[in-house]
Amino acid sequence: MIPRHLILPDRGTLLVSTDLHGNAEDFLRLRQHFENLLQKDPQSRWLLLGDVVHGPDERARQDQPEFYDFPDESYRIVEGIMDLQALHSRQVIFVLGNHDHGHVGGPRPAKFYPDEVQALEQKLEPEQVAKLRAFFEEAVLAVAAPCGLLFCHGVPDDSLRDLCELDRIGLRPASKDGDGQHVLSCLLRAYGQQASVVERMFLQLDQAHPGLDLRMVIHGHDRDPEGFFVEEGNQICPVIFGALKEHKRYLVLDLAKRYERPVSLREGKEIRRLYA
Ligand SMILES: [Mn+2]
Repeated sequence: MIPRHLILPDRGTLLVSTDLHGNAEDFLRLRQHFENLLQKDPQSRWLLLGDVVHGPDERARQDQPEFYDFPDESYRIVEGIMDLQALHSRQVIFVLGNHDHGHVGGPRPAKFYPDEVQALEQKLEPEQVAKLRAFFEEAVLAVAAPCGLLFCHGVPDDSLRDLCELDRIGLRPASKDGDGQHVLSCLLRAYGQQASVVERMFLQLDQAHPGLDLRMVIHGHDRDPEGFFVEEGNQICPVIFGALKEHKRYLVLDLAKRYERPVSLREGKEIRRLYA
């Protein structure tokens, strides 16, 4: 059984980044910020919230250069994360996104290409495809921290009762795991939930994991030109892919603190610009 969830400790620095969709310039910039954090605290962690693969096609690059004019370097990013994990094993954590899931049994997303999985895999050598799939097979689905935050690619609903249930979910739809596939679908594909649904889910998780006391979901999956948005008072999306370059945001959190409300995350402190 591959562990699909992780509970972080109540100390240390955590960098959180969202969708990259093949943008190696953004990845390398984040890596630079992570390396700077490591200089100050060698135990710093970097949490990537999925959708690292599937970059723009030529048409998107031409039509909307302000968002999409970059080469698709999906495989280079996956390799870069694997290299970092080899160096800092448990400190670099990858959470699966729906685009990544397409390579390991999930529904194949259409975005720039009608079948993004096929479009990427046909550009790779067989050994690269095998490495890419092996990397995604090992991914976690959700991460929680006693600082009050739950981290996922999408936003789960109240069918999620216990993070340990995630360890029993198969990545392939044929798996017989009750409402596991519904939980998985929300985790990877839901853009948001009603505030009360998230509150109910948090109450359930607090019962299953005493001491977590969750207050907000930090997620990716969505885009926003301004690089950041809050929904329903308890769901927050810092945006890299799909934000204007000067507005691309990521988070730097202190796991010893408590983040109870959106205002707990301050611009320039916890919320940082990728290209400041
Ligand atoms: Mn997504």
